[in-house]
Amino acid sequence: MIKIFTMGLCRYMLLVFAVAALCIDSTFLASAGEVTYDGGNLLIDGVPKLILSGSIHYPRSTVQMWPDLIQKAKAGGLDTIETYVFWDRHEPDRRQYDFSGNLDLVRFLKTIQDAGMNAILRIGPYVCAEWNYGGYPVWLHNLPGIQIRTDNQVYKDEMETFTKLIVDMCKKEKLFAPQGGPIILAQIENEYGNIDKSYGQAGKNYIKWCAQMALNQNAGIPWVMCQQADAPQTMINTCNGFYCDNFKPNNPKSPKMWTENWTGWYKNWDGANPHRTAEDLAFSVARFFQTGGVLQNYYMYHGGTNFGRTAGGPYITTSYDYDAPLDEYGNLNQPKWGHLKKLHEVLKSTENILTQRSTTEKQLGNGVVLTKYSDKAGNDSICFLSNPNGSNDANVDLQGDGKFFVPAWSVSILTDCKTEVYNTAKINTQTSIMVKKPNGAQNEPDFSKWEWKGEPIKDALGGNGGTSNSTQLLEQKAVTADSSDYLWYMTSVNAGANGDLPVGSMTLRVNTTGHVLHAYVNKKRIGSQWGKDGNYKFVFEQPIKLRKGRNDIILLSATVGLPNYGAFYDLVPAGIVGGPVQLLGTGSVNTTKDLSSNLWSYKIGLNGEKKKFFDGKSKESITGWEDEALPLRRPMTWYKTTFKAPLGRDPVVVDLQGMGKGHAWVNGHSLGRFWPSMPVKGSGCSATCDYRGGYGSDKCLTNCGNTSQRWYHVPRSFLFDDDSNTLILFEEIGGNPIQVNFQTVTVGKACASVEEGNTLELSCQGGRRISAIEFASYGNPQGKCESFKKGTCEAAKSLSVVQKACVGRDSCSINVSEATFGASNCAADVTKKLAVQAVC
Ligand SMILES: *[C@@H]1O[C@H](CO)[C@@H](O)[C@H](O)[C@H]1NC(C)=O
Ligand SMILES: *[C@@H]1O[C@H](CO)[C@@H](O)[C@H](O)[C@H]1NC(C)=O
Ligand SMILES: *[C@@H]1O[C@H](CO)[C@@H](O)[C@H](O)[C@H]1NC(C)=O
Ligand SMILES: *[C@@H]1O[C@H](CO)[C@@H](O)[C@H](O)[C@H]1NC(C)=O
Ligand SMILES: *[C@@H]1O[C@H](CO)[C@@H](O)[C@H](O)[C@H]1NC(C)=O
Ligand SMILES: *[C@@H]1O[C@H](CO)[C@@H](O)[C@H](O)[C@H]1NC(C)=O
Ligand SMILES: *[C@@H]1O[C@H](CO)[C@@H](O)[C@H](O)[C@H]1NC(C)=O
Ligand SMILES: CC(=O)N[C@H]1CO[C@H](CO)[C@@H](O)[C@@H]1O
Repeated sequence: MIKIFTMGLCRYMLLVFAVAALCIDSTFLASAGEVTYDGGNLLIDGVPKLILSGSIHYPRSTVQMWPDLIQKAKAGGLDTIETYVFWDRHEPDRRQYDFSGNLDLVRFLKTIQDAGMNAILRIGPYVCAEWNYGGYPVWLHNLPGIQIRTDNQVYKDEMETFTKLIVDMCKKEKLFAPQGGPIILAQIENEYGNIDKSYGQAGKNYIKWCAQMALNQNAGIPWVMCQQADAPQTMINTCNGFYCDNFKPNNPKSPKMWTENWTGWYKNWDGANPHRTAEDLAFSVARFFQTGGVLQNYYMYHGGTNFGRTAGGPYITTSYDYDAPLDEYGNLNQPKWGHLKKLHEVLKSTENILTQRSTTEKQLGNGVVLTKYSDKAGNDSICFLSNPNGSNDANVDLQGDGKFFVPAWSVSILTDCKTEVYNTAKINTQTSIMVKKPNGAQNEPDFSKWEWKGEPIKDALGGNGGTSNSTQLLEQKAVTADSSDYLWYMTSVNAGANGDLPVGSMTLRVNTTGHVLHAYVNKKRIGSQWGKDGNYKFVFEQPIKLRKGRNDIILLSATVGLPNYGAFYDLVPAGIVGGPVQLLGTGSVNTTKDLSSNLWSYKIGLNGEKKKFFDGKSKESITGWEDEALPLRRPMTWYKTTFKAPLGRDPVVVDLQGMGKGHAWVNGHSLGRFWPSMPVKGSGCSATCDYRGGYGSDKCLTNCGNTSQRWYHVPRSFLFDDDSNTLILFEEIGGNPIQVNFQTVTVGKACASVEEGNTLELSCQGGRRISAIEFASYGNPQGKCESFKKGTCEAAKSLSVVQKACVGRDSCSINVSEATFGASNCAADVTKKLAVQAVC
């Protein structure tokens, strides 16, 4: 997969009690008002605003999670939630719409509104977002005469129909800001500027048409186009990226807006865990506002989970954690969440100065820049002092003493250009070490109760059950319309007297565009293969034996998420399209037989999928399971067990270590694809991560050589309180379910290291209490969380003061000062700090 692409965002807020949402007094509703822009400012009801936004995609969590996620975004200092709209989910079949469950876009937007926040609606309808097929329904691809994302009438008609549907739905529900609703901006298309050259003049015509079509919807708010330097006017062009400080919109009136600030990165099935540090993310945001930014959006603020078959690809994992400020399960990702919260507080408190846009800039040497924003009266100011040098700290002459210290790759924010209120490289927020705890007081799943049944493949292995025939090797989604990951390609050859092939050994060679291939000859599985290093095309070769007479050659092709990015990505083929599929002679037999234009019969999907083995309701999902002789490492096998839900309210995951590749369901809800047997590439990781210097998705990787994704989110709302929960696994390549177990994700340890003059705050989050203090030293302690060491000096009362303040409480707050800790044996010139490690 490619390194540059877009993601989507969405936000939604709900009241804690769904009932309350039904009877909201209108006085609680945020009513944003008229949204305009001028002189580089974004104005709401005439008042210039700084917008701090974060992406939360509604289908990547559950309705029950929305209120908490949005509340945590608000508590983290955001005022806006951004989301994409996912066409493929809303219109799975042409003109058959679905806005139920976690596709209830209106409810999501109203939840945002109920939290008093704004919304940005990125309709797209192309979304990228590492989402299956970039959010396009695959039936679109199969419409006669269509060309996607260009000046093509069939496509434009469909795009307009869907855009109008969404805008009209929001209008009817009064969700646009001028109607008193939360939506302040909408987006049409998405990062088309990255690839429009490939579409030539038709692309230029298309983007003009997009702009006009969007305006024709009369939504009453400004529209944006991201990564579109030539966006037609009245469209505001915006920036996506890891940094956007150097970005300038294409019209001086337009506000400088950053629609996607990538908080981390997505993960491939063989990919390491990407991390972007809190320091670097804060640096990018502070620089953006230093250089006149008006709106910035975290992509993602909560990444969440690719449930079902929604992951893009090929080969994108089910987890879409993104190293976002809220983790996949909705926990605070600390210190990122808290470090940004402090930055947001500072930025918001100076909103009315920053939006007056009265600035002076001073170069202080070695790239260090001081930018001063003043209010018109000239008696209040806020200053940004940035040192973008990736390795050298700076001492600058701010107060005539040349001693003001700005660490490398950091921005200090100073009130009146004197007092530092924030530095992006100085983290005063707790670090949380998350742990996965076994299913506590509850019984583990009773593994003696695992049941199983084989996927019924006898028909396909005999070449039967096809629904169409062709003398060509067809493209997979043209046949399946992506109704399943699986497509059987079935043919037969004759060998011996009446055939043109010899009896005995040959080699089967299959040239496929992926993403996974299983081959069977005469009902015997002869091998499986998939792409390496993200390259989905591969050539499969295995020895086979032909017998006299008819030989069945049966190929099962499986997709693992359709591509979502790049020019003409929609045309990237999947499956054994064109092949060739060949039989090659071995040894003295010199024959190559090309089977590509044989008569091929096509069967879409698995029988177990059709019969809904996974839903817990159909007859086939309830009956026919065997409880004897549980097979291990058997491909094409369904497993089932029951379990008690873990107690408490902490998020739940299922540990699928031991399983191969497949799909998991809890109580009929899809958890997504699993593939824990896929190892992460062995190199490129580092134990330490330097936040300094430009970030890229290859920097700061962990988990090399490990299982790529071992844990799978089971949202609490999927579970029953009692012991009647059912886990069903479809195993495609062979696995062992014996180690499968449920765990909860919670804060194990909370650490912080805070300089004198600040306040140290610790919390176990989720209501649990601090049980012990493993380390506390007020002096010059060294190291970081899990490796703190005492320095050369400290206050004798360090530990007892912290124990008294924190143990037995769910959170505590300590002023880091001599007043709190008493005298220490530190020399006068030591800048003291307090380091604490607490157990939750
Ligand atoms: C400037 O500051 C002074 C002193 O704080 C205050 O009295 C005055 O009202 C301020 N002027 C404006 C225009 O805000
Ligand atoms: C960082 O500062 C050092 C020392 O002033 C200088 O040599 C180096 O070129 C700077 N690096 C960058 C990227 O500006
Ligand atoms: C495909 O061809 C086979 C062999 O000629 C035939 O038996 C079968 O009915 C055909 N299936 C379809 C769906 O046309
Ligand atoms: C596989 O097919 C591609 C075209 O799809 C072709 O370029 C390549 O040479 C083929 N490889 C083999 C080994 O047939
Ligand atoms: C196999 O057949 C090909 C083409 O028919 C020929 O070029 C090649 O020399 C033969 N190889 C052997 C080992 O006979
Ligand atoms: C592999 O995963 C285990 C379990 O999460 C973890 O303890 C270990 O540190 C990981 N190894 C690497 C190299 O990241
Ligand atoms: C911490 O210091 C602040 C300001 O000096 C004071 O208001 C607060 O009461 C102190 N808190 C504690 C726990 O001592
Ligand atoms: C628009 C933008 O800033 N894109 C940047 C995104 O991040 C990558 C990696 O740092 C840069 O190469 C892009 O320029």
